[in-house]
Amino acid sequence: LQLVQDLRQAVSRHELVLHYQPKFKAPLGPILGVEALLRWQHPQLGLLQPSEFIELAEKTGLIVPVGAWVLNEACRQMAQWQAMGAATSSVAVNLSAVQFGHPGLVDTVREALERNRLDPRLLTLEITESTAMRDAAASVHILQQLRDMGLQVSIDDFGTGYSSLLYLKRLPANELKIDRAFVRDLAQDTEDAAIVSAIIALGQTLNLRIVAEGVETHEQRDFLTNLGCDSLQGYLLGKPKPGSMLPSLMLHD
Ligand code: G
Ligand code: G
Ligand code: MN
Ligand code: NA
Repeated sequence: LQLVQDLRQAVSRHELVLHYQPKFKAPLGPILGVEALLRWQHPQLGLLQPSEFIELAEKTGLIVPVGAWVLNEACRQMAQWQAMGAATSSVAVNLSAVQFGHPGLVDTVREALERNRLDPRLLTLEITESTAMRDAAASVHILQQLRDMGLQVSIDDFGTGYSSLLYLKRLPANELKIDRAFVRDLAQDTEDAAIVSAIIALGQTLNLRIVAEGVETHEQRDFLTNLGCDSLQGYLLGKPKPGSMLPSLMLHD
């Protein structure tokens, strides 16, 4: 397949780019961190979104070198922002299931931090709830190693997998991200509102920061804030943007 051939060379040809989407303290800020989101500037096909190539990268194993590039680039960018004076934020990197299960993960993370001399506390790794629960005991072990290095851990797309609450309690995580499927109709759908309330209560009990994803309207923002949600992410507050567009946001609030 041509796309696989192309992806194999995308790293060395410098075709991968990261965009960054802020996470805000509810309701209006400041920015608590940014999430790095991968794009591929394909020479013929234009700017490709993760939905167009991540699955392929996973199937072919190319996600391992691609993911190593993402980790290094996010750390490089964060170290640069830090040098510019944006002292408090963290950069979050998404890990897919294949990366999370790869034995080289902890070393890859350590190398990215060391090469860029980045304080590990400024790096967050996002893994989905379904990845974390696939082999929950193994996940506890890997996440513990990452936490011991000083990193932060975020459980992404929460509510779409099915967590063992026993393991959720044992997972060394800092943050839960409420999947945007529950946020979309929150203000109209009483079941979604009840689920979001329950996730927030669970997060508070387990001492996890709660981030709502996919916040697109003022109504959703107000609703989430009233329910006690800590942090917000979504097009209403900030779309993913190239790193060069972030410093003004990071520095001025
Ligand atoms: O950027 P966008 O919202 O289109 O991202 C779509 C999906 O791709 C999200 O689920 C996100 O977690 C995933 N994704 C984005 N960037 C990366 C990345 O660098 N690595 C992995 N494994 N997944 C990513
Ligand atoms: O699964 P993950 O949370 O990593 O996915 C992030 C994806 O969600 C990115 O592709 C990003 O572009 C997208 N996204 C971010 N904010 C919003 C939003 O407010 N609405 C919608 N529909 N998608 C969003
Ligand atoms: Mn994510
Ligand atoms: Na998510």
